[in-house]
Amino acid sequence: MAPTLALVGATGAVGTVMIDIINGRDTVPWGEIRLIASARSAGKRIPVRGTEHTVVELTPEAFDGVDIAMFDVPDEISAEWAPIAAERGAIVVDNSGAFRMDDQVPLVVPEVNANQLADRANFPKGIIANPNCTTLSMMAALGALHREFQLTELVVASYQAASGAGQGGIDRLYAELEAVAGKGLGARAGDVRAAVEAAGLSLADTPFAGTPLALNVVPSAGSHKGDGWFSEELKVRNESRKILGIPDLRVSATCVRVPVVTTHSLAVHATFAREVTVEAAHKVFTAQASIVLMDDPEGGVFPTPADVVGGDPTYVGRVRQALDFPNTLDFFVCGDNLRKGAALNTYEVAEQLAPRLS
Ligand code: 11C
Repeated sequence: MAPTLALVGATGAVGTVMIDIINGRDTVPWGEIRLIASARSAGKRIPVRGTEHTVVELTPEAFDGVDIAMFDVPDEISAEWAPIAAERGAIVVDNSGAFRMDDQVPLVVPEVNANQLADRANFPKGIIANPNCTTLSMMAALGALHREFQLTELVVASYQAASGAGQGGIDRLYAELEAVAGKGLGARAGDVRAAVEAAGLSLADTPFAGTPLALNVVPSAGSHKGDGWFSEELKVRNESRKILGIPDLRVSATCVRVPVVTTHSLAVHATFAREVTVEAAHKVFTAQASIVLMDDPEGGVFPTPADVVGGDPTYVGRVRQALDFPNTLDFFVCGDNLRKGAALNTYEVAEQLAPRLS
């Protein structure tokens, strides 16, 4: 019998993209598709592959008969409900941070470590985790290079989109842009902040660290974790190590929010054990189906969020050999943080599990 797929958090920003992805597939391996959300969203009608589906409330019974449950809900909801779904027999693919660093939970990017899905013994809790969208946006590219040249050090700066903070982040950026547009602001310290507040947008309420995002960049992503590090930066370090299977990988990240709606970008400085050239890296990137190489800087060809948003691949450009660091490449990647960074990777994991359940 074709497996039943549940989508928990079906009405959120990522859940909505998950439904788009399901609708966009030529074929799907699922029998029933069940949409689950909070009591507030239960009863909503959402079309999936041409059929109206009614969103059901998140309860233990909602998981009865479910084979795979994709979760996109806050950490604390996943922490509580993923084990309940697993207990009821579902395999959970969880997009929260609740289980990513659990030794008994694999952290999977299919291009890099799909082998983790081959054996049920690899996920004894019945839970598979999906990485943070910032880590994910560079992982297909880094995994491909690592296979060939053996990664030893990674220094990254991120340029993260507002939608990383969910629909609230998107709404906030649009509202701030409206508040500052056409006023000639940005040349005097504090004028953007003043205009945002004058428009009634309290900076105490913004998801961007009490700072305007319009006409600005904000070097704060996630929560502060001590010693000057933010949670996003530590996630990039810990998750990259786990996915690539390099527990002692030297990593340093600076995560920055930029006034982009969707698509995270990263400037990557990666050092390898083996000699690497731009030509060899181009070959590696070209050979990987999920990477699109856009690398003709002289001709103005490089990826930008505005040009690639909504796409499934990882877009790579500006590949160059570091001038002062041996065996080191610098490059720029863009990845849609709601698609490959979240919904798509989660769905790809579920898709890979499906044939093992039929
Ligand atoms: C952001 N990357 O851009 C975050 C959002 O651990 O799944 C995703 C947080 C996470 O704000």
